[in-house]
Amino acid sequence: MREAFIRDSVGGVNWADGSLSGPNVRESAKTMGQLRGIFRSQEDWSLIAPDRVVYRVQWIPPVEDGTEGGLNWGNTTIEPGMVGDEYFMTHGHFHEKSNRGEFYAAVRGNGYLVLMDHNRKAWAEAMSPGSVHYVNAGLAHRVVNSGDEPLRFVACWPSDAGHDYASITEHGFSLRVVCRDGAPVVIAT
Ligand code: S6P
Ligand code: ZN
Repeated sequence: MREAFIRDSVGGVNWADGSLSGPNVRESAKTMGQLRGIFRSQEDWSLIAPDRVVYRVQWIPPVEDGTEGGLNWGNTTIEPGMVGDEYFMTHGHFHEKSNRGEFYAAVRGNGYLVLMDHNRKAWAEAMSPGSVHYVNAGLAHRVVNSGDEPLRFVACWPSDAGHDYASITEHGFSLRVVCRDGAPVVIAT
């Protein structure tokens, strides 16, 4: 006879706030010091304490990193804040495998998902609670918190996507979200 059994789920999600729980949850934080060279004003960046947390990530990797066909589930919470006239944001990356896409869905807060292709053509999608975003394979992606409360989004991405941060550190995005007269505007850079 075949074996039949019930097993534990990989974890829990609190649908009210997107947070994850359970023994498989991993967590990381990115500080201002780790975001050197990402904001356009080095001078304004240097005025902020390097240990200030800009965003935190929680994720569940059900399979080993790099597993073809696997998926990760996670969330990112970006604190509100400014570096000069530029809002707090994620580092941003291309996936190492250029044929790996990703889903984002906003839970709380307001901001923008900035997308850029390999020809440096860039655009932004407004994020607000409930908005769902598809990051097409091959696009660099970054989230900007243009509101005055934490911005949290959930994400689902392939376990073997990999992260290319270096090209963003080196070349940046060709679009930035900055504050003009108290409101966010996108500018080409
Ligand atoms: C992973 C996914 C997110 C980001 C997170 C932090 O593919 O896009 O989990 O890792 O939002 O951003 P970044 O650019 O520092 O990885
Ligand atoms: Zn990604």
